[in-house]
Amino acid sequence: MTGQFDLNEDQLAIQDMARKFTADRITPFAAKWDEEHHYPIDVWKAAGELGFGAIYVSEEMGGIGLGRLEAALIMEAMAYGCPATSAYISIHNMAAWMIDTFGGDELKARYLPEMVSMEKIASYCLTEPGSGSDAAALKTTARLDGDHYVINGTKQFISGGGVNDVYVVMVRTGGDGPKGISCLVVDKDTPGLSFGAPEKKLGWNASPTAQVVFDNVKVPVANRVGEEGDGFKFAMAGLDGGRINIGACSLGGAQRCLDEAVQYVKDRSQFGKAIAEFQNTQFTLADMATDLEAARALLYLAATKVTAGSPDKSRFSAMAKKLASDSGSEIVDKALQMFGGYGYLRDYPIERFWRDLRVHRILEGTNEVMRMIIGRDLLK
Ligand code: FAD
Ligand code: 2MC
Repeated sequence: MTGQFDLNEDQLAIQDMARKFTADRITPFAAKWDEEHHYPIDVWKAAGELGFGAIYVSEEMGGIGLGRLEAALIMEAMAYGCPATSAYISIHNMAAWMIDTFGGDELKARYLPEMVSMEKIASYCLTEPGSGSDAAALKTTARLDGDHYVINGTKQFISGGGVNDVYVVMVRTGGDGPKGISCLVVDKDTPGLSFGAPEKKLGWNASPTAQVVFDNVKVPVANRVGEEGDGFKFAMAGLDGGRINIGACSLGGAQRCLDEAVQYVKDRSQFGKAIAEFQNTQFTLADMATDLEAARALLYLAATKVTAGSPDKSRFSAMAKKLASDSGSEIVDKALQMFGGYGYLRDYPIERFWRDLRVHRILEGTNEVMRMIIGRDLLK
């Protein structure tokens, strides 16, 4: 990046810190975490010490108060080692930001100190068995009973479900549609809260996914984030940033596979020469690098728009997530092809990235939903 597109000194410093953290604490262990379905809680805590649990939580509440570009740089750097771990930390950041931005002082004081340090890790619970893309159709109810809500229903595919300490949950307190939705914070040990078995997944094995089941779960009204009926907007605002981060995780994973491929094609010979000498190899690398830089440029722009609160931030966030996750998957797939049969083996990291990046086209809104958001905004 040059001229007006340079990262400033602070941004370069945070990127450098995240890269060092990744090289020391993530990259050497990521294949083992994937293999053993291990959730590296010690690493999350270490990330918390660097402020990575509260990247865009206000400094007043103990966060490091940075913007969304800085968050993207951190997520991209960590995904170079393990996209699943990076994305897990992103989800925690999204939940912490929602409490910080929309919660009252008392709620913030109760939850944020331990979330900032990542002593307590949070999940974001929107999806249900019957409502994925059509998130506003959610059916989990929260009935007001004196100074408590009583929650009943099931959340599906919840990252950190059964492991995390805090659940930021979108529930129905009113009528049908988005305006009947509120946002509640629920502790893991609340009676009536239970979890499904960890889902068996194609990738993201370092990030647990499970159903979260509410059976007459009582939570104080004081655990509501903001006003009744505003929960859907909070959830969507959280995703404006979350989608940038998921895209950044795709960029980091794709960059890693591109770097691995560049090295591999120089080392591997066939027909008496390095496979790097075949024009097909060079053209493919060229396409991978071009697509990666294009996706990165859009993502960094979208991140600055979310920081600035631009009117078109949601559209740009959706465009960036779509492009970065589609391009990321394609780049990793091309890298895998360049590795030939070895790319298919767990001896090399490419197949893990291939599996991990695939889901970025589905979660935090499928790429079809991203196109819906973009198209609607263009036509409004
Ligand atoms: P559906 O909504 O049933 O979609 C099925 C297909 O139909 C998709 O291809 C979709 O794009 C398409 N489709 C649907 N509607 C339209 C339309 N109008 N136009 C065109 N195409 C359409 N959710 C959480 O709340 N919290 C989490 O922490 C979380 N973590 C996850 C972790 C993993 C590993 C996974 C796989 C999912 C996670 N999710 C989480 C859920 C995720 O957000 C949903 O899977 C996603 O939003 C899609 O919902 P669905 O799976 O119900 O698919
Ligand atoms: N910021 C603030 N408010 C927003 C918003 C945003 N980005 N997007 C929508 N809203 C508001 C919107 O303005 C409207 O309020 P009002 O009527 O007062 O203007 C309200 O929310 C309802 O919006 P829509 O009318 O657009 O709602 P609709 O039901 O038509 O669809 C859609 C919204 C499809 C975009 C949404 O349901 C969606 O994003 N679906 C995908 C679900 C998703 O992303 N799930 C991710 C789960 S988390 C995950 O996967 C993890 C891994 C953590």
